Amino acid sequence: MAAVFPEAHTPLSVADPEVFALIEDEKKRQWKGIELIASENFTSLPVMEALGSCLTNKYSEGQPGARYYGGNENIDKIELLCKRRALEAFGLSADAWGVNVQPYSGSPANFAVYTALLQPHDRIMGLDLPSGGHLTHGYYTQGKKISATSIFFESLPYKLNPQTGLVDMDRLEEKAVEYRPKIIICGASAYPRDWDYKRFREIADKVGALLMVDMAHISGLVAAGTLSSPFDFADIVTTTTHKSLRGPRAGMIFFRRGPKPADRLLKGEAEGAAYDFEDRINFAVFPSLQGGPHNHQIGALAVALKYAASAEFKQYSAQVVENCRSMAKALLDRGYKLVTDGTDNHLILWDLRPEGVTGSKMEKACDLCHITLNKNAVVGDLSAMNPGGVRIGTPAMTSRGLKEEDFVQVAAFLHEVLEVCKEVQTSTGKAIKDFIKGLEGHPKIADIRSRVEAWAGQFPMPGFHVPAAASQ
Ligand code: DSN
Repeated sequence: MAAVFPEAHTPLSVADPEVFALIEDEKKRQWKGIELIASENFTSLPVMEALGSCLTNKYSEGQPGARYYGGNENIDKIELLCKRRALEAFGLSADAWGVNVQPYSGSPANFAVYTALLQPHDRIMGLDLPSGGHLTHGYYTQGKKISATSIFFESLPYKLNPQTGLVDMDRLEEKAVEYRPKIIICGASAYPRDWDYKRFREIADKVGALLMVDMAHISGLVAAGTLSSPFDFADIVTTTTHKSLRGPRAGMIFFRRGPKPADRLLKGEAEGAAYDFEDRINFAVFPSLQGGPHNHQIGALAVALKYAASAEFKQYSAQVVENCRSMAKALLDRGYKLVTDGTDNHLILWDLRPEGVTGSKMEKACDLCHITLNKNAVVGDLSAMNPGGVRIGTPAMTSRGLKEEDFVQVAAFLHEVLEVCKEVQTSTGKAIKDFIKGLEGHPKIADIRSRVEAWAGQFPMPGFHVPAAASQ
């Protein structure tokens, strides 16, 4: 059959060699480097196939069976399958929980929950960003409202205990009693320990708040049962789907449905009263905030959720945590300081202040050595702009098959990079511009980079074939 327009069946390499070459470069960067950004992962070939499929062509505003446009018979089946698999992956009954799989990602999912359940300027409490919380949990600075959550709602953050680096639950309770938030948000982007969901529930009940858990970072570990589940205690659970869950970039909102248990009834509610989250949340996602669902994401998410329910995924998730513990131990054995002295999950926060090197400098030096991680505030940091540590995660490299001993090697590379940082800083002084100049072209950086690339290049790469040109 002839194509109706010239590029209709032309491969990308021919139709747009410029974009093709950049994608090939990115494949090489992912394959040859050590990827330690705690929120990233390498998804699978079938997920990528669904993402790159004809599902991207279809508009389907509304819910399965009640769409605004025709032609959605297949899309309906895909979305229903995705929702069923989402509940199965987290061991939830459709009588007690529902799920919306249309959010484009985690931030829109969170904002949809607030839009659904709050009035403008209602109060919320989430973990402060410098304590490891996420922007969408209400971040603002002294001079500026940063997140839309803090622009449209009033937010009072809770924080870490400066001594332990753990969430200060007693202080959270005190603040909540005074502030009376409508929603308490539990969850973080940079917190190395599991959560006391029961205590969060007790505090929420004490002040009449809803409990929302944003499990974006840890949803894969929750699905696998490697970490405790928020579903026993939360009213609402949100997540992205591309972090430890290893799916496509997307978001989900889980909400309680059906009759409320006796201890969840609000004042004046009769026995048997039902949760009313479902319609409000669905309406907030569409039409309030979003347009047509991204059906290629939903199809790809269905594929990822099937895998997330498997025994193999349980093993993968357990390995993510074992690897993280192994890396933590290797760094502690070298005398380094980690926030909370270790980890329960997929990430560690390395406090570099005792080493006299900032997180930004370590991030830059690692980048030059083809190790990707990010600067991060650590408990007690005075400046969020120039944080004193780095966040290091294991989900992505565990997807490439690394085991505990490999993460001892990762820790050894990190140690080497830090040593170079200290050496360069001694000769250039602390100014970042001079420091970067001193790093670039430094023979030890070039040496570490070539060893990192040779080492990382040995591990298999999920999702795509390594380009022939890149393997040279
Ligand atoms: N950007 C993600 C992270 O790195 O934690 C959160 O959205």
